[in-house]
Amino acid sequence: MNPADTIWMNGEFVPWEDAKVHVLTHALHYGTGVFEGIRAYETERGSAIFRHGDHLERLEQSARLYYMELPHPREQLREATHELISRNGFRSCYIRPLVFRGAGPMGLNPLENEVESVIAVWEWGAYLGEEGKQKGVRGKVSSWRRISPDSLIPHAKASGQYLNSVLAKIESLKAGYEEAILLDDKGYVCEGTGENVFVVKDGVICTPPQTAGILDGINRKSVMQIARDLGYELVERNVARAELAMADEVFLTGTAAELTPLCEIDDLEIGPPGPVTREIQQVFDDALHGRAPQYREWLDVVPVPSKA
Ligand code: PPE
Repeated sequence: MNPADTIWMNGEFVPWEDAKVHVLTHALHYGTGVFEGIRAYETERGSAIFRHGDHLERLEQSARLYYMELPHPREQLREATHELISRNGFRSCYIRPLVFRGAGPMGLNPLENEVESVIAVWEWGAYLGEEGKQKGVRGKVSSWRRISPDSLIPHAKASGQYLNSVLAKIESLKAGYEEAILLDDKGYVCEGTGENVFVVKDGVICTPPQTAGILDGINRKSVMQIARDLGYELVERNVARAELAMADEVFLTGTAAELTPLCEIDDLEIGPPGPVTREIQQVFDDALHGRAPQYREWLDVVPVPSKA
């Protein structure tokens, strides 16, 4: 991770080292924040943010589900992100907007605590390693189940909810694996700690539906569309645990992880990335980098600042 010079905080650009909060920040104690993970890529037309509008829409929804309003309209967050990328001189970077309950009264009622917002950017390479993206990563089904809709809101990308992913991630790393796959509360395959899952069998691609308690990933949606455009049959349905090991191919999608194949699950070989994974990965990579004209509308090009 390569830090930036400048962070956007509550409407202002501040130096990285000055972007600070009080120790009684509500979100620090109770997890009352929502965030996004977005990426910008270098393209022919300049630096471009992948599905920026969709990410900001999900941010607003996540906030709403936790009774927060965005302190700044989406369009202002969008423009602030453009300027932040330009000010930091990045061509490609990871973008992390965070909206959270700030310092104020303690206790579980957050409604009197001001809603604050920050946007940070940094240079972030392949999340599960460049080799992982090429050759696949080793996964383990976690003993932790994905948070259920009975207790929390799988659809929201909320800070406190990530304790679930943190436990699963630590468990898998300590056991010598690179990623954990969480089952949902009913025992069906749900997702990785920060990625959605796709299973390929006999040319058909399956992915768990929204009702399986997934975070409805923006890369998931993009890959679903790409797969269908390539002529594959794509089915959203419950996936049993054993289907991971019996699959011809398994891959994960997410902003940080992009498209990363799974080569092993629970010490059973799935194999090196197969032809379906490879084909989709290539088109997806072209879409991210502005090389696929049919997916151009997914890119929000960062305007070059005028030299006034
Ligand atoms: N599920 C979870 C739980 C999740 O966190 C992510 C994104 C996804 C699915 C895929 O969503 P999308 O990025 O919209 O396709 N995880 C973000 C956070 C990762 C992190 O380490 O922080 C991300 O990839 O940015």
